[in-house]
Amino acid sequence: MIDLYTWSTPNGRKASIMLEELAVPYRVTAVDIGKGEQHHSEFRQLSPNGKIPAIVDHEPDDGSGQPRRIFESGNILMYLAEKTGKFLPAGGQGRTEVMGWLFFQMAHLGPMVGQWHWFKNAAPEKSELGIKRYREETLRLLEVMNGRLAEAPYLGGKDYSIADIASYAWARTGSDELAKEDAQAIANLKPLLDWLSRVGERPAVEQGMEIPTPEQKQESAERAAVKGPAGGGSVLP
Ligand SMILES: N[C@@H](CCC(=O)N[C@@H](CS)C(=O)NCC(=O)O)C(=O)O
Repeated sequence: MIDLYTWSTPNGRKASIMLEELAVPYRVTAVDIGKGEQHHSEFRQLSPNGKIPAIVDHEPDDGSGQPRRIFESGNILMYLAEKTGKFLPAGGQGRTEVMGWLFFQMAHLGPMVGQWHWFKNAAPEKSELGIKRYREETLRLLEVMNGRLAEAPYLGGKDYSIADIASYAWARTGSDELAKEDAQAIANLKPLLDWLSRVGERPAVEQGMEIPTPEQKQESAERAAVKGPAGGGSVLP
């Protein structure tokens, strides 16, 4: 059994899409980042930087019988891919290509779209420079993806992989937001739009994008606080 600690954001959805794709049993705890639950000491035991998503694997492969914490969404995707042998080639150019696009998402697409959102919607002071910088970076990164997707159906090449799972929710958010301001700029990115449809139509992606559900949020709120890993045991090495 896997415990997923998450919220309704693009980073959280990487983990829920992956778990849905793998069709493994998992339990959801909604961590309400609007209420500051990510700062609770119990949650920081799982995710030292106080960010969702995090998972606890109650059956890791090391035979220890001890639950294991896994934090950082890219690490979660790699851990689950390696454990199951799915969505990440074992070696060769296929693997390095997937890893390149996974790191591109983690280092560029997520942070830049995230900063654009923050400067536009959350910053206490309005900064035109901040908004412009991150809007331009968002478009530039989507154009980089568009170039790749003009030569291959998926970011890693011919097969769907954790690079696509990592990138989908961020590319969706970035392109939807940009389309509101410059519909033509996004309409020009045909390979990217085709990829968004191809990936977005996968049942596991549709399902993963709905996690946490309103019911899961409600149940988690009733449990009042994020507790340690269900079943007890240390998650620390
Ligand atoms: N690099 C981290 C980023 C995670 C992240 O930024 N999560 C956001 C939600 S999308 C969060 O927990 N924010 C709460 C906060 O910043 O206090 C990952 O990919 O897991």
